[in-house]
Amino acid sequence: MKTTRREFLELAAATGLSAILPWQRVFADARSPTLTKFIQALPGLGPAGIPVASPTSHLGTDYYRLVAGEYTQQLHPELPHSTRLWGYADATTAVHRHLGPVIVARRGTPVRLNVSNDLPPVHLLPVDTSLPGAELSPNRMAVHLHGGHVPWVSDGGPFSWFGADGTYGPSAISAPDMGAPAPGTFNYYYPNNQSARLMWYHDHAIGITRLNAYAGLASAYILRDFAEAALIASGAIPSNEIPVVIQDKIFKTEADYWGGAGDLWYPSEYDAQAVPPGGLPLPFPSCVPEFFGDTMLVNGLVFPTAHVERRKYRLRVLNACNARFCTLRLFYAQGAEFPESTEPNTHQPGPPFVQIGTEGGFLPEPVLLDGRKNATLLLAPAERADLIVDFSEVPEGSILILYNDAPAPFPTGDPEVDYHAEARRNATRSQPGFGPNTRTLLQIVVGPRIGANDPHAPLRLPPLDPSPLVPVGFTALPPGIPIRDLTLNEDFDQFGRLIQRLGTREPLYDGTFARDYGDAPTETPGAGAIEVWRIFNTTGDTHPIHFHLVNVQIISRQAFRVGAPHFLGPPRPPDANELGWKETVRMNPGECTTVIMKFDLPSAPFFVPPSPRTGGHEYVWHCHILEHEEHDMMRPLIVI
Ligand SMILES: [Cu+2]
Repeated sequence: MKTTRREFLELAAATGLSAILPWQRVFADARSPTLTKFIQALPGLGPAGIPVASPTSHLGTDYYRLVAGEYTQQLHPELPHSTRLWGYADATTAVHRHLGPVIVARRGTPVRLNVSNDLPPVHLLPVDTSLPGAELSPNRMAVHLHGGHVPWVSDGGPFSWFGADGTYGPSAISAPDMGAPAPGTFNYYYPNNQSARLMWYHDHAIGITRLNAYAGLASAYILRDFAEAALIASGAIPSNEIPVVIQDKIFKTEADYWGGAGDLWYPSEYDAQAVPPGGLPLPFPSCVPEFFGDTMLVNGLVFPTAHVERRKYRLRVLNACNARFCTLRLFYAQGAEFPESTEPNTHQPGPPFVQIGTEGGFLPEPVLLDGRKNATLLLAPAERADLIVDFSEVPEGSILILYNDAPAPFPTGDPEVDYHAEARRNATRSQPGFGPNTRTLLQIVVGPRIGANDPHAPLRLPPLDPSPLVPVGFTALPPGIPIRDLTLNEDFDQFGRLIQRLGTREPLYDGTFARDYGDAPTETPGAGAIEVWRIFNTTGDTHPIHFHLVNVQIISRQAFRVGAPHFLGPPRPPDANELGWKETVRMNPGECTTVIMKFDLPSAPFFVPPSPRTGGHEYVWHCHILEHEEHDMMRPLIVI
């Protein structure tokens, strides 16, 4: 752990581990059917939209019973059939709706979940059984509260899965004070001792996380507190709140082995042409390095439309794509008639965003994002943004488009997976007014203001909660804090497929710093310890690195080159909208991202036993590009 600033770079220079692999398409593409954009309403929270789960009271907590199962839902009126999905439902209603049911929790009131696994024994997507864990039954699940500060037994990590057949993963310990779970069920305990924030809960079962989440096992978890309530009561934060959960999908146009027209398509084949010679024969189905959809969903439906009044709204944005980054801006539509009402005029910006929060709650200060360079909202998979948008100056009857033009993959970009009407290289790619289209996410129609004007209240955000570990904006390494040097790596697996992995600064395998998720834990901080992690990205991709258990402060980003003995420039502070607490952090190619965190363990009303698998409090840290996470960009985080 003891290290100097230069040591890693010197080691890297000595070993000459330097290959940055270029992006290449490695799987055949499917294409969604042509769907008319913006002909259905954006689902809100409630019975007509995304259901909100209703708790009963149990042991002084909010007690929820959820069931996970397969169901179908018409996600767009023109899809030939309703789409088969996997998802959670409130067991008291058993109503399955895509992205439901949302849990609304209150700080200080713990939540208990009892989850039943009713998933069918055949997965609705291609399962690559060459990935570790994926050879097990395909209807395993693990509920991870993403962003939650929860005891490891309730973290829903990869080895804490439970199968519909009553089997359990080697790290599965149901909440100990809720009795032995019935076979195929599991109990979770969430303390909710965190400040107000948007979290989400989604599947994390080893080997099939990317498939389970894509199939629909994901929903929002909104945590409220008094500081937020006071801001809303004063009018500083609008009470009109709209969740904006973004996903990209591909829908089948014809039946295949895994489903019929209208069902979700997911790659099953790795392009043999893209594989260097000498590897084992490619498995089929095979994982792929990244999945990019061609059709955008917001709040679970394809290309919806929102109707707003001329007043302020709060948007709670979550990028729930498997791999696609989003840069989000509002533009006025080209006109009021179809299809001009569905395409943006990128020369006419709409109202700016004021960002007030991230994954870790409120920012220290509101940040104006008006679309200029360095003032554009960029969200990697799993990042969240709490935004205020003021439509009061927008003329009545205006139509706005929520627009994304982030390169995919990020930051290199491949025009082949950027579907839009202005595309020059292939003008037939997107027809104005219709999908596939990955740039136009949501249409917003601005109507008259009904009722009282918005109150005028100064927007002053509460101090960071908990207090920061280093002063906000401090880009130097704090003295006396242990430093870990870690690496993000890309090379090839035994089949010759691209593989992304985390690693340390000490090579375990020849020619790479990378380690497998299954290798012995190396990140084993003590409970309550504060550590600085310097994470060197040696790959060509930006990776959104997600930390279970902890929120982090970003200290800096600094350019380096593997093979050069020094950093290539001074440390750069985090972006203005990264100055609060984060748990998903973009780490760019050729940069060392330095974060600081404290490994406090959450409280629990029961004794938390050590993991039978690892002997500590078993968490993980990983890339949240789900295809990277699964193959194999994840490492244990074991708090001792
Ligand atoms: Cu990654």
